[in-house]
Amino acid sequence: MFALWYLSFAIDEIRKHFGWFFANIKLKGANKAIENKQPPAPQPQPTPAVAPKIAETKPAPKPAPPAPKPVVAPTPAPSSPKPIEKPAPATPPTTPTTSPSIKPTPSPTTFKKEVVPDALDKKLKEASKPFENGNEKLKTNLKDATTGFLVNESQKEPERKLNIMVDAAVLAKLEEGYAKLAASDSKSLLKKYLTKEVFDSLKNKKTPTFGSSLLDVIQSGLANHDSGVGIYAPDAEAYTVFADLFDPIIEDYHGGFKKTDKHPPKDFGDVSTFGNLDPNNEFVISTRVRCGRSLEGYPFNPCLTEAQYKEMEEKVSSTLSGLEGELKGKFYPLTGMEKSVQQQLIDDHFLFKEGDRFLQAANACRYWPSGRGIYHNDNKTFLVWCNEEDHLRIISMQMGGDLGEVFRRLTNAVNEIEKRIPFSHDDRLGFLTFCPTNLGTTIRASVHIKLPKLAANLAKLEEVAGKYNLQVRGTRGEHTEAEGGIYDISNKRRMGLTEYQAVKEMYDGITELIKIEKSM
Ligand code: ADP
Ligand code: DAR
Repeated sequence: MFALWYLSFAIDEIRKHFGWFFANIKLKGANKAIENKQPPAPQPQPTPAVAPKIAETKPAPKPAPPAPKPVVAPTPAPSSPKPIEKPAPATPPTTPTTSPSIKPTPSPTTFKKEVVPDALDKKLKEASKPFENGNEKLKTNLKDATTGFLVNESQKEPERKLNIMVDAAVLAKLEEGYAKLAASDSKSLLKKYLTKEVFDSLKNKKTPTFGSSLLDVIQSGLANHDSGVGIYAPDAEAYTVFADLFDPIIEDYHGGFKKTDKHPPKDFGDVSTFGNLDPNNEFVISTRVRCGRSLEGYPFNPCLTEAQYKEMEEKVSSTLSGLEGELKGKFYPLTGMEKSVQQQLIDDHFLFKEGDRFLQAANACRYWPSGRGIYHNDNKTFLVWCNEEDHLRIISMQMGGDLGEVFRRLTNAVNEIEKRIPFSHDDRLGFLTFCPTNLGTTIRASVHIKLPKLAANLAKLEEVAGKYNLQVRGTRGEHTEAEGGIYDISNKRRMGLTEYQAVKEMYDGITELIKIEKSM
């Protein structure tokens, strides 16, 4: 009788004085799992048999006007395994929602309320079982064991801090790369805005879900001083965690989109207002309009696992196979594609080129060509790139200057695909993409055009084009030269204006360039 009384007294005493240790064990256990990059397995969510109708992005809670709303992490797709190289999620979001957000790490108070009484009672009830037969020796063992345990726990450094520190090797690479960039004559926006103050304030940060560091963000620009921009977002949270670098670059590139600005809702406008830029086919070779889309629930290239690449390719291929009419076509994986077929598609400007050193340096080409491919209709006027720079590039293009027809086809395609696949969208930044230059509308409307008089002086052509917010590139896109006098000229701004306005800027600018060419 006395033994039982003593035991219940001991239990009460332990609970009163050391209950929080058991709470910490629970927390520490979770931390340990994270440390070992084996996050607690997310609860498997039933994969919808058919891709759900795109969830309307829930109206975000109204942030205080000056404070931009943080970009939220994509909730990892239910079946997608965690990325291998990156630290496991500190607090893996567990409930895929239409507007995923980072779950706050439960506080010890939370644990105390939910965990201590049950775990403590269970543990001690288990331990007290031998006493039912009144075995005095076991009572002593329990008391010694409990005391020993509690003393031991009190001497451990409670690992309440999750593994959010940037490791020494990354810091060394950052310092070295920063010093070289600072000493270079680079004209990149990275060099312009990564001041020592910004560098020091960001170098120890990591994104909470995928552990992306500043190195993951800037490594392409550190390796390629001839970058125009030099940074990419390894995952959606990078736009928030490293906002002190992204925001000024976004403002500069997109012609004044401030960190307190909010991108307007999607609006393709009245596409019939766009006619043919060059009805007599004197200057325009071909016209193209593309947009980028990121699949909700997946991070960007540097954080994707090979399994995720393959999973996304399967999702995209099966979804697009349901398209009808002018959009009906076939998906062609890059894996197994005849090199001659691939090269012909690239030469005809239908397929993305390989070996882009900027993307390679950004860790965007791992597992190539796994999960990469192209979908197109029979006459290649509607195409979709899968997992090149962005998860998707949705493209409409054709010979000649009929921008109205090209833009109508694109809007039809985007509307059809959005019914089948939910895309990552942020309340402030618009549609999310790997590169900050493509955020917002993600629209690039371009012509392949010959302007022999204007182009006789490339600097002059770029100056005039710049007045209309147009960007001049070579025939095969950025960082390439013109071939046969053919330039790729397109709208530069993609944020702070609607899809219609972005295309209109291109339409009006090209119209002016042709006028000037004719007047020379
Ligand atoms: P980026 O990510 O550089 O913006 P895009 O997704 O716009 O790349 O694709 C660029 C490719 O599209 C280039 O390789 C180029 O060959 C092709 N392209 C761009 N504009 C046109 C056009 N008007 N006609 C034909 N091909 C084009
Ligand atoms: N080549 C990189 C990216 C510039 C924007 N083009 C993209 N995202 N395709 C640079 O910094 O030059």
